[in-house]
Amino acid sequence: DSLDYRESGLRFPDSFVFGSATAAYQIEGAVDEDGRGPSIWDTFSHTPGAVENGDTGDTADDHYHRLESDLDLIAALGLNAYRFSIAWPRIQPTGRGEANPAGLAFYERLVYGLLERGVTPVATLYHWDLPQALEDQGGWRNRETAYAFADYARIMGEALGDRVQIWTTLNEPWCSAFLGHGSGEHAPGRQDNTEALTAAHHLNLAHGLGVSALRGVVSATAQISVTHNLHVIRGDAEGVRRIEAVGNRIFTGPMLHGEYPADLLHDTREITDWSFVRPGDLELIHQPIDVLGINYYNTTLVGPPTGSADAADSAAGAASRASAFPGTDDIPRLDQPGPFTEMDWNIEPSGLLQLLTALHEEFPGLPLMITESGVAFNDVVTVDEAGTTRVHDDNRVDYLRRHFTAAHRALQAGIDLRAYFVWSLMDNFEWAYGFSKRFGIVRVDYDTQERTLKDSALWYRELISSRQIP
Ligand code: GBH
Repeated sequence: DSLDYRESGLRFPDSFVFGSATAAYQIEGAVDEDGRGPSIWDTFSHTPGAVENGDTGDTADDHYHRLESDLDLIAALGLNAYRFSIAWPRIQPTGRGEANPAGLAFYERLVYGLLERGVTPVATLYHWDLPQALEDQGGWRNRETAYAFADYARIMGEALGDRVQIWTTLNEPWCSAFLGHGSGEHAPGRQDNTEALTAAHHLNLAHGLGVSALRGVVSATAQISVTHNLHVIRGDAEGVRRIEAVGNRIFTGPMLHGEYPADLLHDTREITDWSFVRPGDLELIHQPIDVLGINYYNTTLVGPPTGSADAADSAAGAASRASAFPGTDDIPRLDQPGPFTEMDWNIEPSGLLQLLTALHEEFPGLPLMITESGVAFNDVVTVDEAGTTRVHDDNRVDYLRRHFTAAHRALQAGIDLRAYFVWSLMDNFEWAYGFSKRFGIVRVDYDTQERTLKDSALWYRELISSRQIP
């Protein structure tokens, strides 16, 4: 159980990379500046009812204006690497055409600032902020978006390919496809299972074309990756198989094996005939990558499929009800033992080890990185007589200790795990939850934009400098 994962004193090898991560729309703000075009998240967050409390990323952490001091913060923590994302609409305001010099300049300053401080930059090209102009032409439902992405990837590779040694094409395409087009809880907020599967294929295509575009322009030693939120599903074997098909293998199949799983095609036959997969697409998607990124938060428990939709859904048919896991309405999700986070996600470090072990077995020889792991909790802020603010987040320290223990066990088991990026460097715009959920190891006061290292940040700084779990 989860308590078994609370060990101190475990030592990580010198080559292990301790990092932290953010994403552009969640921290930057400055959405109208220096030629940035609107993205689907600007549109979505300004849609009444879409985001909790009506929050938007208009200002967020104001990182765009606080780049230098945030770089100093990164250096003060001693991070070996920093994973950030590039806002496509800063580079190509309409998603096509010439690069916007002011947009490029911002990420050049970021990358040079990291390198000057001895921190390795890890760049993600797409963390969900699609240029709105491309959405207006069909977004990820339109295969042209994949070609536009490849052009953008080439622009970024040409601009930063000599400085950035680790590239990620997409962050969590599952979220873009299925939260964006299935459940509708993310931008662009659509709810249609057929569209969601179409989007998934075009995201796969974008990844493959993006890898090829980068290969042509970045330095020969650069590593190219993709990041997935692979679901760790437990319980009934048939339920697990079906959820893994539409949750995980729909991406890892084409990207890493060069084919869509036969069971997925069969399971979804009432939703789509998959005619959007054109001859040659699988070769384009199946590009060698150098390292695989995974984001890990929690596990899911399922029961045996009932084989039929709820009575309430039968008029529409099980297959047609839009969902984040299209066509799986008849698979019951079961309650899991706690503890739970502020997101109501269960805390289960063994799931991380299970996932790393399974990937090591399925893709031998493919290095792995944990590109996100972290937790939302309500932190306790105290101010002492001297006026010093402290943020006590023992529960986050405990969460991190358990998950770093799981990562260490993966290393002990001979798994080629290269890095661990804590989500997140600082509190930020948590998508549909707005600012109501805080994932940072650094607290952000949204009135003053003041940053305060939480106890977890102090703990992490000690882990990084000693390479031993405190
Ligand atoms: C990541 O996505 C994002 O990359 C990042 O931007 C975000 O801020 C961070 O995580 C925190 O949310 O079915 O209730 O068990 C997370 C993707 C998908 C992870 C849904 C948890 C299961 C929730 N999430 N998933 S549940």
